[in-house]
This record gives sequence, structure tokens and C-alpha cells, in this order.
Amino acid sequence: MAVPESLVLATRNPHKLAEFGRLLSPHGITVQALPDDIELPPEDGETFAENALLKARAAAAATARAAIADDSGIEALALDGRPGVRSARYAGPGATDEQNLAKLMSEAPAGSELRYVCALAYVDRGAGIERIFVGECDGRLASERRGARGFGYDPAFLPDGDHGERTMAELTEREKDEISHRGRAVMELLTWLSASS
Ligand code: ITT
Repeated sequence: MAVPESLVLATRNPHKLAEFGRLLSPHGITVQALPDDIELPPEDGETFAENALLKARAAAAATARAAIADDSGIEALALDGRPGVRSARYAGPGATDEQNLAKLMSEAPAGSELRYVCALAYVDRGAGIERIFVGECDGRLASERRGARGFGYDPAFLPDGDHGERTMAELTEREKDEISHRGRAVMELLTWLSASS
């Protein structure tokens, strides 16, 4: 199987589109946005992997192209892993990033352990292939929001490692990509693609 020149990304989140573009274009893979008229299915799976597969299958079927999708979120140890797969709707259906983050900061103590998880689905119907790649990124909850980069829960996520007390939203794009759950899942995808070509 040849490494694809382009992949359709099944998302309506422009931040994910930008991150996947940054992560894949240096490897010769163009990321194509999902056409507006294609509807993504409801994310009613119980796991990140199930939801990612639902999205990637829908995009692959509708476009007749190889597609990827990520279902991602944040798990708080102090909340027994919540919000997890419900991260996008933690503060209710249609909640904004700001509302979801405010709820997390009101329920989990500052300094408590967090984990970002990304399940990345790859679906190529022509080749009969469906694969899931998982990336994780550990950190802690900041006591206050800082930074303007990234999205979602990034302003209050202090990644483990040598980043001082900077939140994910204060890291450069390159720094985030190197350690993020999404960056790690993409590395797994790239390793598999090159091993199977
Ligand atoms: P699509 O389903 O259209 O891809 P979405 O934003 O709804 O877009 P998810 O269902 O995967 O995506 O929900 C992901 C949730 O986790 C959402 O609340 C994000 O803000 C948050 N999240 C995921 N990755 C993140 C990251 O890198 N930084 C901050 N928050 C992130």
C-alpha cells in the first residue's frame, strides 16, 4: 500500500484541521477539509475509538476517498476520568469551549492530574482497511487560564515535562505538536503507513 498523497479529515473543528495540516504536510500528505454538504453522524459511541471510526467511515463513504477522524478529549483523575468522551458537551449540548473549561475548573482541583486522549481513525474502503491509533498527553490543571494559542481546554492544561509553568495555550505550535495527544497519534499513523508501504 502506498502512502496516500491526501486524506480527507472528518471534522467540523477548524483547530483540528490546522493541527492535522501542520502534522501531516511535512510528510507529504495533504489534509483535505470535509466538504460542507457531508453530514457527520452523531457521536454516540462509548469510546473515543468508536466515535472516531463513526466519523472516518462517514467521510470515507461520502467522498469515496481515504479518510481520517479524531475523537479526543480530556480525562480528569479527580473526576474518575470525566469528561472523557463527553468533553465537547461537558457543560451541555452545544456548550462553548469556554463553558466546558469553566465547568472543569469548578469541579477538579487546581494541580490535579489530567490526561488528553486522541483516538485517530484511518479508513480506506478501497483497500478494506480500518485502523485506530491512540495518543495521550499527561498534565495537571492550572489554577487560572493562560495563553491564547491552541483551543478547548488548552488554557488550563499544564503539560508534564520541561515547559516551566506554561499552559498548552502558551506553547508554540511546534511545542504543542511535539507532545500533544494528536501529535502522538499522528506519529503512530505515520509509522504504520511507512511500515505498510
Ligand atoms: P469534531 O467532532 O467535528 O472533530 P469536536 O471539537 O466536536 O470536533 P470532539 O468530539 O473530538 O471534537 O471533542 C473534543 C473535545 O475535546 C472538545 O471539547 C475539544 O475542545 C477538546 N479537545 C480535543 N483536543 C484538544 C486539544 O488539543 N486541546 C484542547 N482541547 C481539546
